[in-house]
Amino acid sequence: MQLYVFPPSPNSLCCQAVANRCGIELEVIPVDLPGGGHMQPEFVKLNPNHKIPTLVDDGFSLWESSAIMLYLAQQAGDANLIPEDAKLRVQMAQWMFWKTAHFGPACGVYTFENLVKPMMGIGEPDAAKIENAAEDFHRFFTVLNDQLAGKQYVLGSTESIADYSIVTWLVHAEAASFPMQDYEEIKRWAAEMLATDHWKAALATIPAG
Ligand SMILES: N[C@@H](CCC(=O)N[C@@H](CS)C(=O)NCC(=O)O)C(=O)O
Repeated sequence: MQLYVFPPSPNSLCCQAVANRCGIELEVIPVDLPGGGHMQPEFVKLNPNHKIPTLVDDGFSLWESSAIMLYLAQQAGDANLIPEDAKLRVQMAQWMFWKTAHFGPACGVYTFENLVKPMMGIGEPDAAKIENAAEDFHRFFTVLNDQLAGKQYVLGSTESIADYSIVTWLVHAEAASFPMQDYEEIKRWAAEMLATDHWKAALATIPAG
């Protein structure tokens, strides 16, 4: 299986970490987003949205990181990250949809303004955009922090792809100046998740600098 990625991208890293956790070996192919690699016709054939991550398994191409994580976990058979219990399984989906609709976009504003812009030399962080995003940021961080109180994982004692899907946005929390001071439960959970070998191996694929 080939996974097309932009190495520092949270949406790529969660797929790589899930593959590592499930014991699936991926051929990781970096796409040069700043250089327009994602706009090349061969890539657009795989993903008409021209976005990474994109997975290809023997001619079958799949996009959207949540769908890719689901596919990888399904391939892993019993050693997967999908709860058997039907209610837990839909709660896993609930948190992944919530991540895509709410949590990820709130984190994305801070990541783009405070990290991507200076890194790529494309202007100063826009204070007004960050101020606008702050209300959503704190609203959704409070939801997650409350959910994690006294729990090892988002679903309690059951690790699932929901953890990978959400925690990936915290990889750059410090570099992107996330206002995290009030979210102790999130910090504890993220520190534990990101210290696992599955995450360390995914993070090691980010080139220095
Ligand atoms: N909802 C998508 C988001 C994917 C996404 O936004 N990828 C960005 C990089 S993190 C991208 O490829 N941007 C290039 C573009 O939009 O043209 C997912 O979860 O996979």
